[in-house]
Amino acid sequence: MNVYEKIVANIGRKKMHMTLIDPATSGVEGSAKIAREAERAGTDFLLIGGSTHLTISHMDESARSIKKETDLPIIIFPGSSSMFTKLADAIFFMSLLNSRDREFIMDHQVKAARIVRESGIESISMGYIIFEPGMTVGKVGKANLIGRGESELAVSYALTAELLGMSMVYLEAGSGAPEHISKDIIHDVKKHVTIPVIVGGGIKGANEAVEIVRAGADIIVTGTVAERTTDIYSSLKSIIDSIR
Ligand code: 1GP
Repeated sequence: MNVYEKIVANIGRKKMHMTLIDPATSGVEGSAKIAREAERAGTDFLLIGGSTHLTISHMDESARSIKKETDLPIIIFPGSSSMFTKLADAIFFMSLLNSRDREFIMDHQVKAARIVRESGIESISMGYIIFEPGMTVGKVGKANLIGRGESELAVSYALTAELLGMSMVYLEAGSGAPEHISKDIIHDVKKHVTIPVIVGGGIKGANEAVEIVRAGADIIVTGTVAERTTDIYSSLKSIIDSIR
């Protein structure tokens, strides 16, 4: 089973958790430690990437050290065309649909397409949509942020992802956001699309995680929680246990 088939096999049966590891923030050793503790806590997939630029050699080094610690599938979550490593199991080949800058909608993708295909790595197409407050990724990605009350617009973007043939849609509030995306938006998006819905940004604990999966998210992503806690295992375990 490839990574996407594993994700799809769980839809409607089990809510999934992805741990985002940003090697630019956590370093090589720190990334490996988060991976090890996240696996112990029961996370389903590891995402590596973020909005800060990372070279291929940095990505390779981080992926290598993570692979020593865990057998979990690693998915690249790229912030630019150079954020790539052949050591990952898959890449989210994503387009920032509500960017004002075509670089994030299509140009990075055009630059990376041949490399991705020639590497033989699994590519999972994804529509990426950024909501208020957007944080760093909203600024770097020049997003026309969708407001907390703009449910109809959110549904239109998510449907656009599906109708363009994308395999997944990611609703992002931005890493470290004080508040996650509103329940109403998640509920409305889930009602209208058939592709898996990922929600991330600002999920700090079990209560928020439960609220988000009850609203309809198939997968939640957390990143900052593991970077800021002194007990990665317990912090992630309480979130992951709450959504099962
Ligand atoms: C960022 O959605 C992810 O792309 C994770 O956000 O760091 O706030 O958990 P947090």
